[in-house]
Amino acid sequence: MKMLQVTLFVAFLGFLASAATASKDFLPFDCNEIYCHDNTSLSGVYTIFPGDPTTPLQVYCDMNTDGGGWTVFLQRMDGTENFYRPWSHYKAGFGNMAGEYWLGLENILLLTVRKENGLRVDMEDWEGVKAYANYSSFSIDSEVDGYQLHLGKFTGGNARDSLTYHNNMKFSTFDRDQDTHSINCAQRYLGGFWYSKCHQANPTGLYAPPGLVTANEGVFWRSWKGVNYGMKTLSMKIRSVSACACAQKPV
Ligand SMILES: [Ca+2]
Repeated sequence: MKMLQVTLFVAFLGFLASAATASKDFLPFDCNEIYCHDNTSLSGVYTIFPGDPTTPLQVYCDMNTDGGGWTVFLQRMDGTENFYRPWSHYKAGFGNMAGEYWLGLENILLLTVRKENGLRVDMEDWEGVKAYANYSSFSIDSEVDGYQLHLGKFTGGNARDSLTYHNNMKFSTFDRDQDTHSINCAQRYLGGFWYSKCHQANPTGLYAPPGLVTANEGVFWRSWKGVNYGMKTLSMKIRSVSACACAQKPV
C-alpha cells in the first residue's frame, strides 16, 4: 500500500513537472498565438516573444475586436503620453502598455517579417461613435530601408480609407525627414509616421478634443471626420492572416 502511495506521489510530481515545463515552453510570438492557445484570454497586457526567447516584450492584446488575437502597436486614449519624439524613440518604442504607447519600429519589424499580418485601425469620436478600417496586409522594411511601409488593400470599414495614401512611404520623425514633401512633415504636424506629402491620417499627432487643435495636427483620420477632428481613441493593431487551430470567438 505504501509502495503504491509513493508511486502515485512520484507520478504526480512528474505530472506537475511536465505541466510546468509545458507552460514554461509556451513563448507566444504574438497576441494571436496567445489567443489560439487559450481563446478565453481577456484583453490586456501580455508578454510576447517576437524576437528570441530571451527578449520578452510587453504588449496590449485586443482579444475582443472582430474575433480577437490582435497585437496592438499604437494606442491613443487619453493624451497622457507625448508622441512628439525623435527617431530613436520611435525605433525602440515608448509609453505605457496599459495606456498610451508606440510599440517601436524594431518590434513591429520583428512581428511582421516572419508572419503575414492584416492591419486594423480602430477609432472613436468624442460622442462614443466608433469606426474602423481594415487592410489585407501590413509589413515594414528594416531601418536601412527607412522602415518603409507595405500596406495591402483596404478591405472595408466605416472609417473608410485614409492609409493607402501612406503606402510605400518611409518613416519620418522630426529629426529624420524621409517624407516626400519639401517641408519636414513630422515637425510640422507633430508626430512620427509614414508621412508622404504630408498625410491623410495622423495617428501619432497631437491629442486634443475637437476645436482645441490646429487643422492637420491632431489625431485625425481624414476619410471619417476630416482634418480638423482629433479622435478620442485610436489604435492600430495587427493579426496573423493564417487561421489558428482553435475556434475564434463569434463576432
Ligand atoms: Ca521633407
